[in-house]
Amino acid sequence: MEFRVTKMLKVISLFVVAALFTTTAWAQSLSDVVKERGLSDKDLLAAAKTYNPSGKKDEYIVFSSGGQSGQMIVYGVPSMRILKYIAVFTPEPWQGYGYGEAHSMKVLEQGRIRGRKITWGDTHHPALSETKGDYDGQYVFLNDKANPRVAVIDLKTFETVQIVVNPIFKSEHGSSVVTPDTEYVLEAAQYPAPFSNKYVSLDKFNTHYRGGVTYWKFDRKKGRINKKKSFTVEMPPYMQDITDVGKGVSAGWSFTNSINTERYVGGYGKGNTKYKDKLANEAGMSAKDTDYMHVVNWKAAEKLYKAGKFKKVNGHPVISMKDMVKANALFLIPEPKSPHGNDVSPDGRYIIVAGKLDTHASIYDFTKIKALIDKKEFASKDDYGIPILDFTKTLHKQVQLGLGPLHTQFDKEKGIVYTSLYVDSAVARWDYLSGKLIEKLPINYNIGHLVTAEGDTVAPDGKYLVALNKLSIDRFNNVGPLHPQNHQLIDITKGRPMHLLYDMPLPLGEPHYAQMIKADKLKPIVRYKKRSFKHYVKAGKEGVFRKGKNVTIKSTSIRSHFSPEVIEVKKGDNITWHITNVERAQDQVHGFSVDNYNVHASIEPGETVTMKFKADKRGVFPFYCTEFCSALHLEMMGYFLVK
Ligand code: RUQ
Ligand code: CUA
Repeated sequence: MEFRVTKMLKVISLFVVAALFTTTAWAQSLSDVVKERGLSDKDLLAAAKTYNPSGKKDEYIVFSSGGQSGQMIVYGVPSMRILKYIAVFTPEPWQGYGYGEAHSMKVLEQGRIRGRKITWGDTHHPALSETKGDYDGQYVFLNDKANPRVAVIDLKTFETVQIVVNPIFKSEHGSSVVTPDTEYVLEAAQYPAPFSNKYVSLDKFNTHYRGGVTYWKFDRKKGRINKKKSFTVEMPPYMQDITDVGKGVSAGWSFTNSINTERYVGGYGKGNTKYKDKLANEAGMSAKDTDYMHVVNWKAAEKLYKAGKFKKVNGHPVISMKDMVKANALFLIPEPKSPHGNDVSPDGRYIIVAGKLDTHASIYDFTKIKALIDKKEFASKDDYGIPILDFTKTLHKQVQLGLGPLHTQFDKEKGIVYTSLYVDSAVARWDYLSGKLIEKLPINYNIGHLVTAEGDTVAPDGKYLVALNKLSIDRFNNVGPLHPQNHQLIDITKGRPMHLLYDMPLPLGEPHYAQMIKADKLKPIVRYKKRSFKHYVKAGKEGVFRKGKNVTIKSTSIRSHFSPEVIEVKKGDNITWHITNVERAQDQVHGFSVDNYNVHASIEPGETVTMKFKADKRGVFPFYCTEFCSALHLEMMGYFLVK
């Protein structure tokens, strides 16, 4: 009986709601909106495919490089909502990254190069950690092209926990990529330079300038790169470029493109301080028809390293080209003019290379490469004695795709891939096994990288593709000459033509590459374990402790006060301020600022932060919480008085 009544009530209320919607003046029908906004059926479909009602979460998470911002951008797919900017190479005040003396400051300090503090990075390629060739959701790595560095971000906290500086490169680009079990994080040099920090004339380019690939050893237990177990393979002074790692049949190998194998070093244009009279032309870097892919047996390189077959430069082990060649571990294969993308298929058998100045993608077959290597069948040698394999004998196929093919990502469906066409401003969907071009979708505009769901792992998901476009031109409201970037979401579901769903402006530097991971693989924490911090302050144990000129302040924060609230010190005192956020509630973050002292922190639930500064200015300085944490947030303050 009771059941029937509730059921009836439900039906009645539904009728009432329906009546309200059809009769009240403010009710709007879908067709009204469609008419008003001039939407097509295709638009409606795109909206329905990307709209997340309030509270609904995304299926995939994208980790995108933040380009020149030195940060990383995290957003959801299909909604394209930005979730976080992770501070990596650049100070970021909201996260308290690089202010005061918090642990984050120590991380940024690790990024010093020859003593110089560097506060930006040209980030290019994020790499999610892998287990058996599949994303495991534990770590993500990010490189800095301008100041050759690699950062480790812990995905438990989405915070940067380490920055390593390449001890011998002066720039890099082919990074970050990981081996299938994240034993190593690779970093390939870009612009050749001497490994030492000395001045060497460009006249000695061929003999004293070098390129290479660094294999950074990752210690998963510690969650850090172990610099002491890392090494570099020396390479000729070509400009090494995009790098990918073998898996499956090609496990144990890595592949690095190069450009400018002409070793052209400039002289073009007026005003050179060197080579003034040299006749040069801008085709210097692309005079030859081919460049080289470097094929490295990194397992063999690791053996050489472990056997002590290296010399140290700037304290870092370098395995010479000569030793690599002797160990049958380093080879070159010609690649069409100015190659760029270099992408290994999920089974590891094929390597797809696309050249900016060639309309084709070249598909190399690793089994053919391996057979030639095993037979020691080489076409020739380069000037540095590295064996060169015959181009056509290593080739599976070449497929004409369009103008300016760059990077390739894989689909769940066997053989299906997507390649970005920079000059055409399009995405090509094609089959690398049969060599058939299936479809081209125009995008806006000039695409660089693209990313498909888990598209560079052993098990890609298909479904979604994001085109990382370099220009946005007229896509968004004009905000001045520096336009946002345009990330375009594309539905690549099997059996349907590709469907452009969404334009997302990204106004934080120029992202290069991104990776897309299934959201449920990520397991971040929501609060810290209080006791995991060395300087954790227990509630009730707060206080100010003086030892001569050194003053240690132990504080706690909880809605809505800091303890202690009034702190008086003397001018010239060295302040060390530990604050523990004793909150347990999710998202109850307190910010912390000492006004005018350039001190700022984000104290997340359970976290302890440490600020260090000198009380070098006399006066009265309010300190307060900078996060709107409760109704009494404005009252969450205190006085720091300097006598
Ligand atoms: S690359 S320019 Cu990844 Cu196409 Cu850096
Ligand atoms: Cu704590 Cu505002």
